[in-house]
Parts: sequence; C-alpha cells; structure tokens
Amino acid sequence: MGQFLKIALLSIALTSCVLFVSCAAANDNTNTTATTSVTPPPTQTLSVIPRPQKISDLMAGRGQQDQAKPTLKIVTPAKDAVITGSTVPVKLDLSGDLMGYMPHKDPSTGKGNHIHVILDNQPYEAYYELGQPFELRNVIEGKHTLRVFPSRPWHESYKNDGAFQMVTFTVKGGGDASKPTTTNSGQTVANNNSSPSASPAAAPREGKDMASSHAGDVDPAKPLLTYSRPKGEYKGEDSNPIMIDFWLTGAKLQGDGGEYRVRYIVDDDEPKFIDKWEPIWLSGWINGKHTVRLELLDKDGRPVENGGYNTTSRDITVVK
Ligand SMILES: [Cu+2]
Repeated sequence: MGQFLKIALLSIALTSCVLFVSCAAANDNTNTTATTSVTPPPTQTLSVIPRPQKISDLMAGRGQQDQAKPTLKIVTPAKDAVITGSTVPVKLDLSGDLMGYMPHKDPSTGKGNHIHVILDNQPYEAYYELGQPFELRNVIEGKHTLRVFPSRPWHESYKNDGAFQMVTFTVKGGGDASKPTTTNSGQTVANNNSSPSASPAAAPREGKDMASSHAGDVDPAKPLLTYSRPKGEYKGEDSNPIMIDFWLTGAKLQGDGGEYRVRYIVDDDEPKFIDKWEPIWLSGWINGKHTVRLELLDKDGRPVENGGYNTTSRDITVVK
C-alpha cells in the first residue's frame, strides 16, 4: 500500500472517530466505547404465555374428552420380562373413564389422540392405533425401561392417576448397536451408535439423542420426571408458542403443595422454574436449533437423582 494511501485512510479513520465521539457527546451517551461493525447474534427472549386460544378452541370441540381419566396398562413387555432377540412387541390396554377419548390419527389432518411411548430416556414415539401392532425393533442387549402415557392431538399429556405406566425389561442377544432402534413403522426411537464402528459424523436425526439406549438404574418408587415435549422440528405457526410438558411420578411440586421444583433451561439462558404440574407455553423462539433441558429439583434446589432420568436435554429445531 502506498504511503499516500495509508495517510489518506488514517485521516478518514481519525475524522470518523472525532465525528463519532462528538455525536455520542451530543446525545449525552455516557458509553463512548468504540463499536465494531460485527452484527451481534440475534437474541431470543422467551416469555410464558397463557394456554393459546387455538388450543382452547380445540378443547371446546372435543366434548368431554379433556376431562377424561384414561388409564393404561402395559400388557407386553411384562414387568421384568426377559426377551430374547431384538424385537420387543408393545401391547397396551387402554381403559378408565375415557369420555370419548380414543387414540386415532385423522388421515386428513395427520393429527389425533395418541399414546407417547418412551424407550429408556429417548424422545417419545407416538402410537395412534392401539388395534395395530407396535414393535420396537433392533433393541440392543441389556436392561431397558418403557414408559407410556396418553396424549392429546397437540401432545399435552393426560395427568390423572393410572395414565402413566412404566416397566423394566431385559433384552438378551439384542440388536446391532451400530444401527438405530426403530418402531415397526420405521421411526427411530434410539440412535445407539455405541459401537466403535458407528460413524461419529453420522447426522443426528431430528430431535433424537445420539446416545445409546440403556436403562439407567431407575427406581419407579422414587421421584421421576419424564420429559415429553418439546421435541423435533417446529414449523410455521407450530413454532409460536412451543409447549413444555412432562410427567411426574412420586413428586409433588411446590405450587401443588409439595416440595419439588422443575427447572428448565433453554439454550444458555438463565434457569427458570415450573412450580405447578401443568404444561407451559413459551413464545418468542427464533429460527434455528435450540436446547431444552428439564430437571427435577428437591426442596434445597438440588437435582433429584434417579438413574440419570431426572435431567433431560433435547435439541429442537425452529423453522418459521
Ligand atoms: Cu404427541
């Protein structure tokens, strides 16, 4: 660069500095630190909003269904069953005070009541037609847990006694740990990838954990937080607001007369608390990948340990 050009650029720079400082002074701005031209990343400010009107409208169109008290029974796998092979048939029995509640996917909307089925601490899979078989395939060897509870078309769970069921079972032989565990309809329920031959660069499936899926040492008699929503990808109007919903067993929250709290952390934001066992709706999401973490805390604010299941993080994607 020529000497003349350097001097010319320097004087332009100096002039702009002087102009910047005088402008700042004129605006009585006490912060006169020079700014850079780097655009800060967009920030996200989430707020808790009341139950959205469109969900209240859906509820109004469902008759008495939202007052139903559906109860589930896990017929198979039986409690403590030992299953040889890698396919685990899941058979559920739905009863209780149903008031018109029945799982079924409406072919025209792709929505409907369904059961959330959770293998170990993986994201749930939806089970819509209880009359049709539901299988977990390529389940890897070892101890596993299965959790189920009824849900609404907008994925809010029923929270009555008997709605939630959990069993522990063991798989002998098991599937190929380098391949995902799926349902009979091909949905991934666990990515496994615990085998050294599995490619570490394998693309994560939407909203699915990358960890292999074994049961933690879960004690069903101890307080247990079961993460349900959010998961996966949220598009268009489904991305505002986004619901957080979970199941609680053996623990009553402070706002419900108990001593526990649920802490949630979105991305690197400050921790927030849920003190009543109800879904919350968060609005203000920006496009991109987000992490939602739910934890069960005791009265002293300490995480409650139960086989590693009481702290769960999920990646979700928002596409507006
Ligand atoms: Cu759902």
